[in-house]
Amino acid sequence: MLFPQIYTSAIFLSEIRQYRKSSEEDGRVDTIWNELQDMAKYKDVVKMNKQLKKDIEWILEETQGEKEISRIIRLLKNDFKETCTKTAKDCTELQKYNEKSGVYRISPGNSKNLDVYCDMTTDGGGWSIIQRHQDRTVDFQRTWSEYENGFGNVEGDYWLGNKYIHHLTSSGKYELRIVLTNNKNEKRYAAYKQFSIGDAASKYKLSVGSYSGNAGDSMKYHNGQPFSATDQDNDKSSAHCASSLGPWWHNSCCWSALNKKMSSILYWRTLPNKAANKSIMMIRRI
Ligand SMILES: [Ca+2]
Repeated sequence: MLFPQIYTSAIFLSEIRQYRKSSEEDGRVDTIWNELQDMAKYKDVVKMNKQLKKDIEWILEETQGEKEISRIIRLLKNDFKETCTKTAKDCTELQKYNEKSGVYRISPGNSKNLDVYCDMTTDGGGWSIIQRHQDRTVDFQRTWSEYENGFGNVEGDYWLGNKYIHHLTSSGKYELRIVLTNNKNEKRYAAYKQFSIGDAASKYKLSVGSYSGNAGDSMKYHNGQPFSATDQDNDKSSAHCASSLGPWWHNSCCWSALNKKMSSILYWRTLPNKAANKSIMMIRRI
């Protein structure tokens, strides 16, 4: 690897500037910086190290003429072709380089890459949307396997997939934000500073806490519950909650049910009328 340690970073820029020898080099440094920023936009910001300092010194030493700059940048671009294919872990990471909300590819870890919708504006942005249920174009009355692997359309209604939500939330601290919209198009939210779901063996057990918001805490009742789907009744009720209320971390049965059938309004007990027409669930690394 010719140049393995270059990452987009303000630290990096300031480091480059320390090595400026004259105003004549300003243009060269800026050129290199812009090129590197473009090339390394998907990389993590990492701490400076000795290798990086050496690399920067080497660049400045080598950039004695415009031809040299072009040659070095060409070499660096070739070198970065491989490293830039590394996919970001989630929307929190992507936000460092992308300001616009939209569909991005992520790599949650221990699994294939997949597309997710990133909300880059709500409460500072950086949110990976794990559930969107608003267009009612997608059927949410589905099996364990479908909820495990995800379904729907990331541009519209979808469930990211329990195994991916597990991979993400078991790899660091995540917060959850649920945005609910009623039939008058009024929005309320429930935020949880702590959110994770367990692995398949735990039946994707819910762990949620530290509520704030104006929608009320309708998740608390479900904390610690395993997931239930149309073909798996893991709830505490004698009934099969998911068959009528949609797959969820049902207890006996629910204070919340945001995966209800297409024909139903969504249930959130602590809302004034206990109902929402639209829901979005999103997570962000803290
Ligand atoms: Ca039951």
